[in-house]
Amino acid sequence: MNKVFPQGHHGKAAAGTKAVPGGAGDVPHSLPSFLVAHCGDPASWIYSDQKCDGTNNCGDCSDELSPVTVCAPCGPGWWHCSSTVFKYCDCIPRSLCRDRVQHCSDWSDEYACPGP
Ligand SMILES: [Ca+2]
Repeated sequence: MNKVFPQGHHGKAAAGTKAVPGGAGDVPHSLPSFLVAHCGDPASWIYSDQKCDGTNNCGDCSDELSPVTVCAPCGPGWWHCSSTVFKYCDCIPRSLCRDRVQHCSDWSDEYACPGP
């Protein structure tokens, strides 16, 4: 089950994601189309359940952010900010709040977020 590794603007591999390097644009035709979602880069794809799961699967956050993907606001376990962490996009887990490490570009995870 090889997946195209999304080539995001960051230009580096995101370790620990489910994506692995593969050929460009080879969405597996063996999969039903409803199981597959495209990233902002049409050459990259993810599984549909990776959309709006808070994790940057596409590499450019197009699976989490408009205009490519429309997601509901961050859920109760998440804090909304512009994340500085490659793994996350618009929401970070509240468990990262108040841990003395910056995860939001505006530091709101350390100063505004009430905590986990
Ligand atoms: Ca995702």
